[in-house]
Amino acid sequence: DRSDQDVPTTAPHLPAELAEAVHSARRVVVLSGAGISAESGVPTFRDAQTGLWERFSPEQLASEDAWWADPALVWSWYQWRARMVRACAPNPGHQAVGRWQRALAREGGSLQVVTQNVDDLHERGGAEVVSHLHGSLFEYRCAECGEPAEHDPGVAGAREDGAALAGHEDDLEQLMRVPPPRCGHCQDGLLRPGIVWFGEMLPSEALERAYTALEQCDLAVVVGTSAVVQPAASLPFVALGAGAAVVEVNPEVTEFSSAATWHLAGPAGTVLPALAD
Ligand code: BV8
Repeated sequence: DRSDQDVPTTAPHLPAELAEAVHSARRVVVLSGAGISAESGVPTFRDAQTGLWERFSPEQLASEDAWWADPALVWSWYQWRARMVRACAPNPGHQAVGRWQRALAREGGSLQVVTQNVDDLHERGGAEVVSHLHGSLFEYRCAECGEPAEHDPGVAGAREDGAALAGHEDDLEQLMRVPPPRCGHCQDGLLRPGIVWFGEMLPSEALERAYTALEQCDLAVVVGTSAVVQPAASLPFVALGAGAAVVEVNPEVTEFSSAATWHLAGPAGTVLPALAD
């Protein structure tokens, strides 16, 4: 029984063959991008060109060069983002993926989540994630010796040393330029976020798990990604090449739309419950 209270009343009409493919799918992969977290209030990268991130865009800050040029700014930007995510909640899209995963597991099938997102909203929405292709806002390691480190970024609106920490409504200007902590292991290096920056290799295990999942699935759901950043943007073609049907969930047309088996033009928070339940 996949029904639950938060299934929206205005479920989109699914084409009959898609409804059949979804119902008969036993090995599903959900490949998600920033758009699945948009309805939770987490700005997408496309938003980065406007508004909130116009001063500090991911292209500028999500790189090793930016880190070495100004560790305190990059560290603070990620702390701000981690706190913002902590202040957001998973939306019906995340929750639908969690329900679908549990329902398939009960029936001897599987649903594997491969995400480009560095937030933890899939997990907080009740789904296990097999691969965080680009790392996580909540993992840290020493930039010198590589030792993993525990660190609590706090939550948006929390106050430290009397200064107001920027929540996701606040202007980043107010953000404290808090220097990254020192590594407790080598005593020398600075802690960095466990994030894959532009120009950095993806963690090989995470990428390997993603390829395997997509090679073996019979249905892939590509949700909330502009399908631009490589190598993640190539993953849906692995599923197509393996003979799986691929449904894209995105209010807009993307680089991938023309190759998708189906394109459902709508928000994840509405469309995913219609697929999952
Ligand atoms: C690498 C963590 C080997 C950081 C991220 C030239 C050609 C091809 C490739 C390259 C090139 N030059 C450089 C490269 C490689 C580069 C790349 O692909 N660049 C792009 C810009 C061309 N890739 C890399 O560097 C990767 N590493 O290749 O290593 C190497 C080594 C050295 C030199 C060369 C190669 C590393 C990439 C990982 C970067 N890290 N994230 C952080 O978070 O700070 S990437 C980041 O942006 C995301 O993780 C995601 O992957 C990507 C794009 O974001 P999306 O998730 O797609 O979100 P976006 O905002 O773009 O779109 C949102 C979508 O949601 C939209 O379509 C919108 O319509 C939709 N939407 C909105 N609302 C909703 C919705 N959908 C559903 N419901 C809604 N409600």
